[in-house]
Amino acid sequence: MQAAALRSAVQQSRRSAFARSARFASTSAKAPTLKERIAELIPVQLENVKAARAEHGKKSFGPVIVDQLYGGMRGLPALIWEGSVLDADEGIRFRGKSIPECQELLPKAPGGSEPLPEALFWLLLTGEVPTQEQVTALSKDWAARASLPSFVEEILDRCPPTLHPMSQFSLAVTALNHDSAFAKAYQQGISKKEYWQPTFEDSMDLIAKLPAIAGRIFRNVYGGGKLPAVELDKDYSYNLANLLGFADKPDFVELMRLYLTIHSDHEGGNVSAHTGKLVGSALSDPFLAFGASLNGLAGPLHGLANQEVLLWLRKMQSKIGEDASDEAVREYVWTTLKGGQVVPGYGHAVLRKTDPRYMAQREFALKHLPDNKMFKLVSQVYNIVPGVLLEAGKAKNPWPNVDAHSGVLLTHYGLDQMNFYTVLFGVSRAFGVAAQLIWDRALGAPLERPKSYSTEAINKMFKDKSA
Ligand code: CMX
Repeated sequence: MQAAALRSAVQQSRRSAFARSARFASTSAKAPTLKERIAELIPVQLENVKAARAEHGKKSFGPVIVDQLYGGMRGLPALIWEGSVLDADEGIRFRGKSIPECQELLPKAPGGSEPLPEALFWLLLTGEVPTQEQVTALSKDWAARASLPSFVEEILDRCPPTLHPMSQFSLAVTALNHDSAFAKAYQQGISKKEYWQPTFEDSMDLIAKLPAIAGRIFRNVYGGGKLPAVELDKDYSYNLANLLGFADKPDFVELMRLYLTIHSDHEGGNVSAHTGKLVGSALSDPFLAFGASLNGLAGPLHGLANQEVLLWLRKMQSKIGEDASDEAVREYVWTTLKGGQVVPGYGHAVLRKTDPRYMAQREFALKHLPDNKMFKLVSQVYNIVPGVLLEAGKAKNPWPNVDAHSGVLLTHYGLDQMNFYTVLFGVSRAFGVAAQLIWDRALGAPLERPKSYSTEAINKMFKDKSA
């Protein structure tokens, strides 16, 4: 498309977006709600995508080599993911904003200093920093949607406490599909153009209900008494902390705000994000899609690593004692590697430097728990593991990832039930997956269906070519 024609198309679509949003907002001159703002942005983004495809659609990213098919598709450009982009050296940017920038720019709770995850969700969806008023409205909306259908509560209450919290989490999220607005609308023959609206409603319900699911699992498995009610005028992280039984510790609530913000999204190729997008591409509703994400997050090479890190640190302490020397720690790391195991919390499929999500948590620890013994061990490990991994010569990235630090922070406030840690990661990851599902429905993303090959087919293909 010619530049002038493109500009005029974008202006036209902005005008119609405005007209459409005016219908939603006609009752007041207030700032738009999240749904109103998305409705305004959809026609603009449709034009952006159209223009990008017209200009770049036939351009190549370079060759695909056979090793990428066998090697977990590392570096294979294959997905569109709007909310965030991961740079190997710099780490994640949410809609172009680094973690420190988000910490500075996003609205905070009164008296708080960490960003509100509500604001991050708004940013992921719209690319814009919301006002305090918009964030407060979102907190209220989520609190109002938080209650669980009683049959989901019963499913959770019937789970044996020995069933891993992530399996319980996935069961409950999948069961929420019972009330899916998208599934219902689809059965009633909704037009493609409107898919995004029930997807948005389901996504809001999904995110809103996760603290109640997490709180119920936590109390069923570890005790802690009756679940309190969700407080309608409190923010999401406060309510999550309260349901877990930790809201009397303001620093823990702040930790939840930071934790939920930084774990939310890590571009689209990681297992949980990609699984959600893949399953959503079959027009499975957000509950089914995110239930699948959680099953991927529950793997030890992905989100379960936060549980594994603390287990590993505890085992190390029991073997070499607290306040162990650097030499003893180094020896222990080597024993792990020689036993054919990975050092949990270290390495990454994309990152090649220390994960800024690790650094954000380290800053939090330096501010709130500088003398904590386990934090000192985590710091000592940070000084030793990269050297050992480099010497061992296999890992492409010897530096710590997000999971190397979260356990020590949670333990400091008394949340030392390690098997539960990945559930918190899951609550946060819903933000990124849901944001992309909404955009996928708005932009009419197709069913995912890449091509696979057998080894025989590859051998034959290249034999034929060299003949
Ligand atoms: N400890 C020991 N060996 C490691 C390692 C680690 N922390 N990280 C990588 N390696 C090994 C790999 O197992 C692989 O060995 P083989 O050739 O024998 O298979 C080799 O180094 C090359 O791997 P890589 O290309 O550097 O890493 P991958 O992209 O294949 O895997 C990851 C990335 C995260 C799975 C890997 O670094 C790992 O297992 N780390 C520990 C688990 C972990 O912390 N996972 C959480 C990641 C963040 C998240 O998703 O939550």
